[in-house]
Formats: sequence, structure tokens, C-alpha cells
Amino acid sequence: MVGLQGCLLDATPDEVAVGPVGQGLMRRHLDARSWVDLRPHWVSGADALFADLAAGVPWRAERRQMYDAIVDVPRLVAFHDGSGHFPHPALGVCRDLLTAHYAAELGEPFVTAGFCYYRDGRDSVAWHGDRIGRSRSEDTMIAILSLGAPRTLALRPNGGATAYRAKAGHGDLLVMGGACQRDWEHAVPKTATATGPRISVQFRVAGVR
Ligand SMILES: O=C(O)CCC(=O)C(=O)O
Repeated sequence: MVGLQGCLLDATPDEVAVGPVGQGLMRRHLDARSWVDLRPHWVSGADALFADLAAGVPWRAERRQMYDAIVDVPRLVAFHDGSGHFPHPALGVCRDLLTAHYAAELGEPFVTAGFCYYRDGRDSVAWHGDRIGRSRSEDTMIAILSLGAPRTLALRPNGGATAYRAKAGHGDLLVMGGACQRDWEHAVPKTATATGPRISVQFRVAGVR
């Protein structure tokens, strides 16, 4: 079952319910142009959503060139262009609530969903900004729903030292906004600490990756 705020009090652990974006939302300004919003406990029934996405998303392993070798990308990924149904109806609710909440600041709807599956602490993503499309030259937002084991999302000014570490937990929402994709880089570092799997769902506007 998927619901909005009204279902939160009644939801059983296997019912997925999405709360209002603005409730408990905290903004951290990284500098004058860039910020991160964190909204703890945005989605309840996150165990059920995690299980459905783990089983239902068409995960694929990627390989990429690194110097003169082809290496495995250390996580599984998938992408949904936003047409038709997402792999779980709760994600459509998430996208619509994000679009409504950020309409004035963003000026366009969230459309696509990227999916990452970090199987354990050895999976990671290296420093990067999401700079494909207009995000190379214009402000945008990336809204991340985090499910499963909490992992650190580290941020640093381009090429600089880590300046902020966010830890999004099971069902939490993290949004990077302003010039964050141009002026800053983010990463999910590997960890030697025993850690379970994590799924992140990244909502983006059309044409941004
Ligand atoms: O998993 C995350 O929270 C971040 C994912 C990310 O940065 C990306 O896929 O570009």
C-alpha cells in the first residue's frame, strides 16, 4: 500500500507511506550558492520498499575503462526515464511530492529516477558532480531517497578536501541544491566497517544525469 501523510500513523511496517517533504526538513548551506537538505524518516515501511526494489529493479553491473584496464563499477545501477510506471508506486508519490515542495525554487518538475545498489561497504561511488545536461552550467537539484544501511555521502568543493559528511538513513531524503553539482563534488566512500546493503533512488529533472 502507498499513502501520503494521512497513512503515516496507521501504517504497518510492510506498508510504504511517504510523508510531507517539509516536515522536519533541515537545510545546511555549504556556501553562498550551494546547500543540502536532509529530511529524516521521509518514507515509512522502508523495509518493504527496499525488498521490492531489490527484487524488482532491473539492476545491471557496469564496467568502465580505468587507465589501460576495464574494471567493474563497484555498485549495481539502473535508470528510469520517468515515462510509464516506476518500479514501485511509492516512487511516483515521492517524485510528485518533491516536485510540489521544490516548485518555487526549482521551477521544473522532477522526472527521472536513477537507482544504485551498494551491496556492502566495498561498493562506492567516486568523487563527481552530476554534470551531464544543463547541470553543467545551471543550478539544479538531485533528490536522493536512501534505503537500507546508512552510508556517508561526502561533499567537497571541486578538487578540495571533504567539507561535509551527511549520513542518510533508512527512509531518509537528502537533496543537493543550488550550485552543488557545479561547485561541489560528492562521493559515497568505501567503508571497512561491516555494513549491509543500501539502495539509493536519485530523482532528477529531465536531461540531467
Ligand atoms: O548513492 C548516492 O546516494 C549517490 C549516488 C550518486 O551520486 C550518483 O549516482 O551520481
